[in-house]
Amino acid sequence: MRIDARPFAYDFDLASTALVLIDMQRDFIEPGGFGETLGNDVSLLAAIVPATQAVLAAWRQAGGLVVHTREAHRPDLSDCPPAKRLRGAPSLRIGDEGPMGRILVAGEPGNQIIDALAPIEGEWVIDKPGKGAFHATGLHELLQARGITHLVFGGVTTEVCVQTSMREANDRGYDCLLLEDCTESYFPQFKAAAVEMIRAQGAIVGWTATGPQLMAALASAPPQG
Ligand code: C5J
Repeated sequence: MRIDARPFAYDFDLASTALVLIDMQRDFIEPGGFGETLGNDVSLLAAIVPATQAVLAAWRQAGGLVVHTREAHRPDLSDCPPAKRLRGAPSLRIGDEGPMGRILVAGEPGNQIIDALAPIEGEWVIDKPGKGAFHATGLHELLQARGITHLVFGGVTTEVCVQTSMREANDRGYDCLLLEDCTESYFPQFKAAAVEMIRAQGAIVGWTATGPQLMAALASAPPQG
């Protein structure tokens, strides 16, 4: 399959490509969660949910592998270095009791993926203690075992966990595509800069395209099997 992506065409094969949705978690996206408590406008992030839902539905229909990530620490915070915890907003740090349970702690209500994009049976859910999806998760080994060479990314936030994960993936040899309408930041200028950085210098980190472009490619593919 081919997408007329930027800066040039992105070729992929469904069997060796995974859709990776980064941290579409209640605490980042829903009103009343961690993100909003820190003063961010979460409606910016919520606005990408319909586009992401459409892509997810099309990807599922096509039979592709779906990987969801969550930024999640163990309840004892043994996987949260002080350098990460202490640099958060002093009023509400990782592990503190927040409006939707303990902040960025696995199992807490706010740590779950939003209902609209909830994982279904057979999809992978990767809890990651870092910003990147590859740090301390074993994701690379799992993808290798499955023969995955290409990754299509969406999720939040563009310049933090999405871009970090794409850079980690790029260094590990994956061809990465970012869906611009399925990713967002609390800071629109940071999203714009991240998207430009990713596709600069001949796709130095990867390619960019839109959800409808991906769905058109899926729709034009011959039936699997
Ligand atoms: C993510 C963050 N998911 N901004 N986390 O980007 O801290």
